[in-house]
Amino acid sequence: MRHILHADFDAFYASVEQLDKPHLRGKPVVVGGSAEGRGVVASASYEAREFGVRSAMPMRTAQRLCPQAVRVGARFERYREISRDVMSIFRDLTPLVEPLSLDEAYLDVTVVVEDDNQPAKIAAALKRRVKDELGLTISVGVATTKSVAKIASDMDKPDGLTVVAPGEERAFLAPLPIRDLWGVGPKTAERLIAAGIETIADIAECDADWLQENFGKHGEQMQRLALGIDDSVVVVSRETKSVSAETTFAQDIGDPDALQEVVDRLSQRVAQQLRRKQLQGRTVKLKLRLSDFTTFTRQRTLPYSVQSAADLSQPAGELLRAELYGGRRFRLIGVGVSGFEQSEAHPDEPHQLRFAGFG
Ligand code: TTP
Ligand code: MG
Repeated sequence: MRHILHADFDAFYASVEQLDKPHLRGKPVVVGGSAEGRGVVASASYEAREFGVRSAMPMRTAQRLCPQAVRVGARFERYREISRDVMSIFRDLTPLVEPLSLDEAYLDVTVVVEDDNQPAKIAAALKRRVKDELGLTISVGVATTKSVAKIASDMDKPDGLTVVAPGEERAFLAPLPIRDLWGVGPKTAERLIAAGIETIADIAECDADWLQENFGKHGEQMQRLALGIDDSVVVVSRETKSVSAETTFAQDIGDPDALQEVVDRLSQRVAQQLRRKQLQGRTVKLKLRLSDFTTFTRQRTLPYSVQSAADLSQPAGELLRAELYGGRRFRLIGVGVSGFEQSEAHPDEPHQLRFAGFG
């Protein structure tokens, strides 16, 4: 049997803003782009939620529901920083940490559990440590499976702790609406409700053949999850070893200026990824493919590490110029960085939900 925690920050972006700007504490706060710019709410403080404000809502609607709400633009760098801090607190507890986004992760604490250190106690201690060290609250779900732990973490927000004891999974899930189940999106929900299936218990008790006929493999999976059966393991993301970007041309290019422009553009793409993953590396690599399809790489290790597009395109451009002789023409160019500074295992940062109009 496994013991899994699912931890999720409460009103993450909004709480970080309240942490950094004390005058916003206790007030309705929404993070996202401006109403004029057709912005969307990324995160709403619990004070704002009392007025019906929700994530993904147009900012215009949020301001109508709660005119006194303070809107602030998102500061992704800051959220990433806190995300790194919380993940490292999690990794202090167990190496089996699977981040799902900046603000949530699964932790497999099976080996941490002892007679006098039960999962509920472990979770409470984790919440306390996050609160003490970061000044923010997380909600935690504790269960024997990932899917139940995730649903549990949402039950008692904010600052929640919900423990589903072993053997209680099915009973815990039973009264919940089908939308709470993993993998039940709006389309599936609509079809299930049309058939009179409204709770997770209804799915659990539903005729297996009917589910199979109507939803195929997905139907089978839904029923297993509804019964509280879920064998999926906590997956530790692998360390990023290099970051690169490349492009193939419609027509081979020999012009040095045009090629340098491509290197600049690729450097920007790489720099963006490096920033997102909070990495900086000392080895810059250039990949080239000639008209005759010969492919090779050239690389240089610098005495300092680079992250910005400018710092990257300069050495990459030098590597390029050394190859521009005899009228050579190229059909592909790639730019990459490796030799990252952090020696600590650095997980691939889970991707971020994106919305237009953040400001
Ligand atoms: P969530 O954990 O879904 O939301 P939350 O932390 O703001 O609130 P809750 O207390 O209900 O957990 O998402 C985490 C962050 O991800 C959120 O603060 C902002 C960002 N996000 C978006 O940018 N767009 C979205 O639609 C959602 C849901 C989240
Ligand atoms: Mg959250």
